[in-house]
Amino acid sequence: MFRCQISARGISALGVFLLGTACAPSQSTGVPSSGGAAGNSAGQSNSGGKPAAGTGGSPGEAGAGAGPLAGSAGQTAAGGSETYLTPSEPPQDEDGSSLWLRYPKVPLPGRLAEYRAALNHVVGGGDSATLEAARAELVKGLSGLTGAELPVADQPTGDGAVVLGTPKSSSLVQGLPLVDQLAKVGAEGYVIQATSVGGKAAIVVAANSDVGVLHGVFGLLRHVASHRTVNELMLSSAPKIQRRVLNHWDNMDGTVERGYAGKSLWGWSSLPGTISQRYLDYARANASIGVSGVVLNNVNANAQILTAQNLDKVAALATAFRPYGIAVYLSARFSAPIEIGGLNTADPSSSAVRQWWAGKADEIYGKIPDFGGFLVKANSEGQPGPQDYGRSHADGAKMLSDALTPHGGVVMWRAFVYSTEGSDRIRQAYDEFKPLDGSFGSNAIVQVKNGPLDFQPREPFSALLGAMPKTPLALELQITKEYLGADTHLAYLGTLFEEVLDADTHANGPGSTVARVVDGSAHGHTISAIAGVANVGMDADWSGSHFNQANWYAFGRMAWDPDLSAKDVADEWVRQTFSNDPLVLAPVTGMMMDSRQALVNYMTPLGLAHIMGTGHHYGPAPWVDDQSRADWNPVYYHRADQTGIGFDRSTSGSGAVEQYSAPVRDQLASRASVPDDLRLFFHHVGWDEKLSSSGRTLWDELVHRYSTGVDAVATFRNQWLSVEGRIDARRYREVTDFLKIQHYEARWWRDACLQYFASVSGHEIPSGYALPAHDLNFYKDLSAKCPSDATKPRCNDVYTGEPSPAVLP
Ligand code: GCV
Repeated sequence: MFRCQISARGISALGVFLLGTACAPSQSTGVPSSGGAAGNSAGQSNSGGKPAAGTGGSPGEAGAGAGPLAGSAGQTAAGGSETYLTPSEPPQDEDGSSLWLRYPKVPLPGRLAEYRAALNHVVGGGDSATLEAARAELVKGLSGLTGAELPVADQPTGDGAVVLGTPKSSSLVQGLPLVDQLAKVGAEGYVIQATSVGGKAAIVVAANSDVGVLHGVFGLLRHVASHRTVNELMLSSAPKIQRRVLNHWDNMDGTVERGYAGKSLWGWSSLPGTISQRYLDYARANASIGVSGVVLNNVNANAQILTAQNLDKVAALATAFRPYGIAVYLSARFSAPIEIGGLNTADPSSSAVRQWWAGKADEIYGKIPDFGGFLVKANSEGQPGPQDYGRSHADGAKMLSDALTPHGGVVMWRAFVYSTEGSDRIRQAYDEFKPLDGSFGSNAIVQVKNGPLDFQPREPFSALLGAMPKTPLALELQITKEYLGADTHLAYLGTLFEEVLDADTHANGPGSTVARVVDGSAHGHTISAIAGVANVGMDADWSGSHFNQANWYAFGRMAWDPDLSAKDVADEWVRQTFSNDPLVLAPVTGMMMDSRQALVNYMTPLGLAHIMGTGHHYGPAPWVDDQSRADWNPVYYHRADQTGIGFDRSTSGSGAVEQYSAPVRDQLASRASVPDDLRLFFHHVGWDEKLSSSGRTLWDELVHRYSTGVDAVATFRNQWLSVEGRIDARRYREVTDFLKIQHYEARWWRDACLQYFASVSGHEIPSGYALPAHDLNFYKDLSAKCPSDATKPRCNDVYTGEPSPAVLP
């Protein structure tokens, strides 16, 4: 069961729903208290469930020091009696390029003294490239945090050593009684423990592999950067999903499909000769959050990536990433045997084609022994695929699986397919893939987008998740915000990720959450994967905005542990990226936690979807009805007419609800039980029908939600004002500017959509709500002008005056 909260401007409506949609798990409430600083970093305990920040701390410290102090003198420090003082002048400007790996000196004298006593030199670990990277990161991180350069030694030279290693690489680690703990953390996990080494107080970071040690180093740095105590420290963690993969939609010409953060990171023309620091920083960032693989190129793939010359470039990147535990994968174009192989077919039943792929796999593994595998978009949006030859998706995947299996690679075959036939686009992936369950090949994973449509601000979980018990399924999330305001809008996706991971598919009885389907445990699979469409590029801040970094961070952390709560992840990101000061932490995590629901409200409330402008996917255009395919038109999705609005997918409509397991199906199929957040996704509802949740008519509720969404952005702007002077001026100003743009554009979305729906329904804006600023034609005319640049979308015509409240005071 989930407790669902929809709140804006202090108004909240509580309801209890069966599904995870729009719902945070009930144990996760409120803004994290700084008192949790005594405890473990989020998710490190492996205790299952969602450990809240602030629990599980060392004796006598848990919860201490959480309360705010009056006045501007600052607030109590993490777990102690110390206060964060108001800086006399703002900290030095930052451009965001250090991400969450900033390591500023701890400003609390007591905590600093504790760290200097407990963490003052680094001991050994071994000499692999990975252990060297681990040591370098630890020295950099702890030197920054303690303000004193840490020496590296072979043996503890006194109290305060940080001892690194595996039982194999370090005799010191081998000599410690860690066998039981290490047995629980697998190949990539780690154990961090305050202990005694040779009679001297030390903190050991131990693992079964060098990469595990590196993950442990980042776990320790996260802990210290969050100003948590290291007294009696005991942390352990292991990933629950094996392949945690970023999908880059990067083209070989340096552009990035749906990229809003500048050009591609990959300098194809300067590779393999030049390995820039940027590549290494990218690898460090990924290792710090547990990402273990990277698909370098767009799923709308160019076969040229598979030529010998380009594979040498790919190999150079693989070599750079390898020490950080990151494997490279490639998107494979299905027709590559024709385009670069000289064959006249790509038919998977042709022995020549099968041999070509087997030979290509041999060639790749000759250059990149730990190559991860292929990602394939086939027979989708114009891409070639096995259906071009009358074969199935499974036939195509099996051919590639056969080529990769001898080398241990996997094929990740995407289920994002839809055709012009069929009455309801969202049914199609299920109808196509479910009958093929179990026939994709031994090393094949079917990769399914989180929702059945296409990364909308809110969708139900895809019915395919859980519906293919004989096939490992990967969850595909989109980190880049194609439909959620691109670079500018603050929309923290941790809550979206949590919503889908927690959704109970009931596929194998209650508790078959999407997380359990994806980690393989629901159906006993031994391979598992999760993918996130990357949001990074050459912009100084990597992600197009400071807050977009949080979505990269959240993907990695929740891919490592899908049971982490979005709130705890936001908490740890803010601590590392902006400040541990509770006067920063509370408002900023609060903004983040409310941000996605606010965006849903001002873009697509009540289950609306796909009503954005064609092509750029940025601004509103619910009126569009002239696209060549019916299912490219917003009118196809909202189905507004004089009687009502929404897509009837109940049993009397398209029947899409029948693709879900019985309890989910029944809940969604009934107008009485469908969550309001998905109401119009599954039902056509009369404009004047009353919603039992609010007592408002549907039309009034629509106006209300659009309006509270806009006003929530005004609230974010006010909350942000409160951190001025507590973080550096540059990032403060850049976020301020983007929040202002977001506010204008939220108003644009609201006014345009309400004008259009009013014109269809014949209803007027009820009293108590602001009238739209312009007539409908004004908004329709903007379609030709906005955004002026699809990679940095802006709509200058709506930036006039200050947006006034949408809910009238
Ligand atoms: C890579 C949506 C996006 C496309 C993307 C596609 C996909 O349609 O708009 O840019 O193509 O999804 O996921 O394949």
